Amino acid sequence: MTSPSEQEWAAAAAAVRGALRPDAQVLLVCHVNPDGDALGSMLGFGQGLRQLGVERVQCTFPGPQTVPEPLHMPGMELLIPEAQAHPAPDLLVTFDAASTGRLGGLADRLDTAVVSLVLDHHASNAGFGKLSLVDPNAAATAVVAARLLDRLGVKLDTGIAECLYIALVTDTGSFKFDLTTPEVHELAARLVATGISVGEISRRIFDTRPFGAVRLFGEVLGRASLDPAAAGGRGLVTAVATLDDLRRHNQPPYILEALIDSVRCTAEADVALLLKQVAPDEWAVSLRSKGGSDVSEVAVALGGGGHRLAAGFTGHGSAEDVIAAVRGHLG
Ligand SMILES: [Mn+2]
Repeated sequence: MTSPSEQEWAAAAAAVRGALRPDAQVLLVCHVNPDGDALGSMLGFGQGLRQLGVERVQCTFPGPQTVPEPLHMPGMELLIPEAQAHPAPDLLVTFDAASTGRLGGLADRLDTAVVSLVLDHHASNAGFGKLSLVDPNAAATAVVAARLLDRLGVKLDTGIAECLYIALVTDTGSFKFDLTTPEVHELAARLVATGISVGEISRRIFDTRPFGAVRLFGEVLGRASLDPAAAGGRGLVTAVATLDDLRRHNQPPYILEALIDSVRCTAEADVALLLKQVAPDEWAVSLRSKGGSDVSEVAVALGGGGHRLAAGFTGHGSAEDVIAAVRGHLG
């Protein structure tokens, strides 16, 4: 899949410019259970539209509007409950959602909005919305959002920059993943140049964890299993975190977001698999590959999506059922 063409960029910019009236109703939506890129690209873009004089900018996502504390960022005053989202906005922009399912009940705005624009970077995005900018070569949706803000003439201020930086640093694994291109570092340089506190942001997002979470991680990792024969002999490491684990250590579910990074460093396994229980027979499943397997194929086959090296899906049944399904698709 290729990057958007110049015509697609021009059409998207023209569509947004058409909504740059003070009375225009703009609705920005990111995916359910938003991560740093979903929230950061949406709230950064929302602040950019405010700078351009749009007074009615709503930002939301499906479900309760609770944002994990490490992801608190500027622009959160733009967040409104899903139920208050305008039923037929002049402009709808979606962020980091690879499919309409990730927008929950807000997906109906794709039909009711005068103009809809999809900003994303997932290769599995099959295309929805009247207009879309989906760049599978972009390290984060924030890269796409920043380029559009540049085209619109938005000046990066510290509020916008902190949001886009959080998006960039989370989706690139602190500038470690393969899509960390020179352009990513150039954008990061412009963001840092606004005066944001890189050290404080990194400590807050990556290096701060309650003691209960430290012990919880230790337990889950202590039960991890390694299967060198799986994934065509390239190896699979599997860890399972249950609701009971969270309850015993008094931790919220989002605390498990970072756990996959401790699982995927296993040298003997190309593929890392983490099951996070969300209900008795439901699991949020994360998959990572070091390059030998395309885990987005596995995730898509099981109803999810993502990238070649990082993907996920919702699994049903027992943990053993879900693990068996993944093994079956890994070959
Ligand atoms: Mn993303």
